[in-house]
Amino acid sequence: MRTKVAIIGAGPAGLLLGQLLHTYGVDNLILERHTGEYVLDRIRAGLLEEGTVALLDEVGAGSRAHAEGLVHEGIELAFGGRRHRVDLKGATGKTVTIYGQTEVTLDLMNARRDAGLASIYEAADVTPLDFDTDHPRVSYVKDGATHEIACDFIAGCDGFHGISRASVKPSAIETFERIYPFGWLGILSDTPPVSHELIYSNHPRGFALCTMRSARRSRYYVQCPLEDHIDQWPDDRFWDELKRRLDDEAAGKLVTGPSIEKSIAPLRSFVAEPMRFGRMFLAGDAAHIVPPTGAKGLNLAASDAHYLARAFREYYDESSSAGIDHYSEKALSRVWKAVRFSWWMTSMLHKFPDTGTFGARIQLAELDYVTHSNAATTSLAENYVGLPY
Ligand code: FAS
Ligand code: PHB
Repeated sequence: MRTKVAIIGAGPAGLLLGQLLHTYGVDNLILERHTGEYVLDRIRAGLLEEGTVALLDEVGAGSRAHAEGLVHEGIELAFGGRRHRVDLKGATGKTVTIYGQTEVTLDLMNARRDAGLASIYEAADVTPLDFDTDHPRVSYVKDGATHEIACDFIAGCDGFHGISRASVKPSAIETFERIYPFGWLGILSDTPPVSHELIYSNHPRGFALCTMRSARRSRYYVQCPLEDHIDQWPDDRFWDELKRRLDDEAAGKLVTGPSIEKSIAPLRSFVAEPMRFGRMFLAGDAAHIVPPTGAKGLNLAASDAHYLARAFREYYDESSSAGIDHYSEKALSRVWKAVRFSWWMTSMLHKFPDTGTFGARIQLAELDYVTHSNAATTSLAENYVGLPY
């Protein structure tokens, strides 16, 4: 079998890249180790930048996001017992859309199916080969038989634990990492959101976030110790802790109910450099991870796909390698600014083991500054809505 671009991974990065390449007339094939149902079952991101929605529109997969997504013009920061609104639209002219990653993945999967494009699910032992030559290949096992795909390029869109980055020799890659000393305990419930916009709360007991998936489905997070297990958090304990970390008005309005999903996610900042190795390119979580505090993970996967798809289009349409030669530098420039923002939001809003009383006052001073200075508010807002591509 042969294709121009072999994509490893059918998460948002791989699926969006595949649809962009199809739109540009570049033949591609996706190899995914799990089933489509398994991929859809993962509850992850919930907030899209305008650039991400525009890319869904570009591949004809944006109609549901427009119909069902919730357009938000602001967020609230809660600290010192009060909530302070950050007017995203007033500061930047831009908005964000609340629309679950599960829905984005489903829309892209449907668009790929409708276009009759090749996706191989339950592909085992996917292995990128000879990507440092002009004849890269990808092998995989399906139904007990080993198969091989000849291609011009490999796109490693296989997430943080994928095979692509792991296949690069250690001397060719440099990684940068910060592990955070806490996790996020997230709950999904079919209850109305406590507020019509997101609430990020800095509290002496720890961070909390109130978000949503629709007017009837809420998503909440509380910072928890890394060593905690989900069994230690029955629903009642979660709701009680969340209320303690909210201002009185929100705590009084909170509608609780049974969890339909509950999980603990570790937090890390991670970047691999470069994002290109010969004829293999990394995109999305395969190359970088951010703490979800800035809602950047999914949106960085989208901008990587945007840069890489255009680079491949330039290669095939204009016989120019300028785009692919510049991809890593261009993608990393936006990645590092998002990594900085996500680290900054996490540092300002969470309780660290060494925060102490001085650190707590510095956090409150920073929150007071960003909610009362036009310059500081604009800086937070332009990063939150998404820096230009
Ligand atoms: P993904 O990990 O989504 O997709 C990679 C795909 O590759 C998967 O389908 C995987 O099965 C497949 N794969 C892996 N190894 C393979 C192999 N060897 N062969 C074939 N296929 C392989 N981001 C936010 O913005 N906000 C959030 O609130 C948020 N919450 C998160 C919660 C959790 C628990 C996690 C893990 C992440 C969260 N993220 C969040 C980040 C998340 O949304 C990612 O940024 C996003 O999934 C990135 O998409 P991809 O790069 O496509 O990687
Ligand atoms: C979510 O809706 O899951 C979400 C939103 C914003 C974040 C993190 C998670 O910063």
